[in-house]
Amino acid sequence: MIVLEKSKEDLTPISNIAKFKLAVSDTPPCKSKNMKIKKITFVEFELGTKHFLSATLMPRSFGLVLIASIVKQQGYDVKVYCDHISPVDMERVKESDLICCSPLTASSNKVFAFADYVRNNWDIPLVVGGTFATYFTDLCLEHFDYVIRNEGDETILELIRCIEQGQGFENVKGLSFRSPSGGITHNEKSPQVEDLYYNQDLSLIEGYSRYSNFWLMLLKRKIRWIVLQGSRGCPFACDYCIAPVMYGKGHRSRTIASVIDDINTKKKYGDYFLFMDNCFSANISHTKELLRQMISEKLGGRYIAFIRYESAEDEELLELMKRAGFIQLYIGAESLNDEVFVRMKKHMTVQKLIRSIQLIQKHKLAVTLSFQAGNDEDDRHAVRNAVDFGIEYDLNGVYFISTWSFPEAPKPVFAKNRMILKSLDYGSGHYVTHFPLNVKPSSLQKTILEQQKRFWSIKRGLGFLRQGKWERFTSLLIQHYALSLFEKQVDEYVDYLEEIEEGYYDANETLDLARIASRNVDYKGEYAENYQDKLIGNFLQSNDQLDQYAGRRKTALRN
Ligand code: B12
Ligand code: SF4
Repeated sequence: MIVLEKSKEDLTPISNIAKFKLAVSDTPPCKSKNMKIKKITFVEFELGTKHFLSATLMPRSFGLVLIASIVKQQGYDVKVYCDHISPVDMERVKESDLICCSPLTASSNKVFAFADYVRNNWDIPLVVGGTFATYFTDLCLEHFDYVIRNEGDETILELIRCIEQGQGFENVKGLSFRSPSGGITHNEKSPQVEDLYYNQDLSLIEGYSRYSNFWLMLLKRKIRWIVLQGSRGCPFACDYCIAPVMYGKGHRSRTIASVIDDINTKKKYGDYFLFMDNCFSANISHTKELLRQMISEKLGGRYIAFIRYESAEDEELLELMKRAGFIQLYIGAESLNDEVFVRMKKHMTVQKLIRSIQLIQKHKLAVTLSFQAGNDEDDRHAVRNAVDFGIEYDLNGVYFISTWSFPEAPKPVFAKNRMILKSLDYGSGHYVTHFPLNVKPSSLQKTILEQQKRFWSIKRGLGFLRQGKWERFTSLLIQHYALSLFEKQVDEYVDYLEEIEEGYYDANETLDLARIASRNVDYKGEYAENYQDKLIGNFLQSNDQLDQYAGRRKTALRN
């Protein structure tokens, strides 16, 4: 058994988050149960705050459904609940032998509330995995029995085997758990998964195919995105990126046959596909082979992928993409400032980016850029300039993710006293969660909203309509609608930012670094008031039932 000693640097942030009272304190130690597992239920919750994809029907965690599919292949009775698709059926939860979750930061509060509820009422082992759980392992162990860090494809099966056979967990690589003595054990990291054969089985998701795309749009005002995986990991190592941390060094492609099979299986649900590969064209010759196969098999469908700017220099690749049905490429531009690229080790310049955009558009593919808002090198006009740039270069989309860092990161982008953590609910990237150097947090938040409204304005949409650009018009309408969904929450958040930034900026909105360094990091959590003791799902609908269960909860068995 290897018990990883967390470095002091790591320990401080984790203990600090725990101190934020997000957690219930007296977590029971994890036991080896020696039980036969039959029913496994996977549960996912929508983010605590609205986001750009609130109107999209798509499991929020690709990995959760993938892990469920792997487990299903072993013959277990598996069901997945994504609460934005179908409410969690607590009857099914209650009857389960194992519960698995995969929170994003902004859904973690809800997931914790759910896990607490399960733990306090039923004796069911609880497992959590994914990016958030990998970064916030100790915090997750306050609510869950087991955390599977990094890739979970193989570790989950080992864990299930150990539970079933009543073995100890010391040899399960990638697992963290509470030992019988109450201490936390972090086993050695799991090796990279070599066999990326498994496809996601979307039929496991309760309610997923209830509506055709037409009815989905008409009745629910939602669109369906189907996510595909052609590869995992990335050969680059940009300073800020989570991919090397999560999936290790290098890039692994899936076999072409398995990707084609994945598309063929998912085609029955729709034709709008997103390749979520960190870097779709990292292995260009393999990607070209895949595209040729997609063309020769006449798969049809519309595809989007994330690429790095330099892939666009290979025009044969772009031509094949167009023929295979690709409609749009996403590039993480992050900034329009070469200084930022140097700091991030992006190996890019603005000029090279522009050339890539033009090459992509030459092949009649749309380009969407995402930016980090609030970089220290950026001035207060950076967000507006990015939208100007998007309009000038006729980009299909311009998105902003506010620069942020996990307090747990070994090298956080900002010192903790420059981080803003109102609640983990706001950790989706849409909310300003730091004190930028050259603009007040509230001004940056307002600018992001205003500029996004400008980019996705109906006025621009009508312009596309006049030019007969239907695709552009509809995509703009959808984004305009999505933006309207979280507008109110952003406004409320601005009030909060104005309160906490008081006294830290001069008249030019320059941050007083000396003052901020002495800022007392305080947390006004929302966990208790919003979620604690409140049941999520469709099992209990009325307050009476809630009261009844709250009463039962007090006397519930705890191990
Ligand atoms: C592709 C992607 C998307 C796609 C598709 C996402 C999807 N739903 O499928 C799109 C573009 C739609 C998207 C949107 C958003 N995303 Co995104 N996305 C990614 C990206 C690039 C890859 C994620 C991925 O699928 N990897 C491959 C799969 C196989 O890995 P995985 O999901 O991590 O699963 C593995 C392990 O984690 C583990 N595992 C996962 N779950 C579970 C569960 C159990 C029980 C177990 C045992 C194991 C396990 O095993 C899996 C297999 O090995 C990551 C960055 C990155 N490089 O990881 C960001 C990332 C996940 N996204 C992020 C965010 C914030 C968002 C948005 C909220 C952004 C926004 N403001 O709009 C939105 C909306 C959220 C949503 N997901 O719907 C953050 C999440 C941070 C966090 N902890 O909250 C990330 C990490 C980017 C970042 N650095 O900030 N995203
Ligand atoms: S190229 Fe993209 S996926 Fe790869 S490390 Fe850089 S940011 Fe991450």
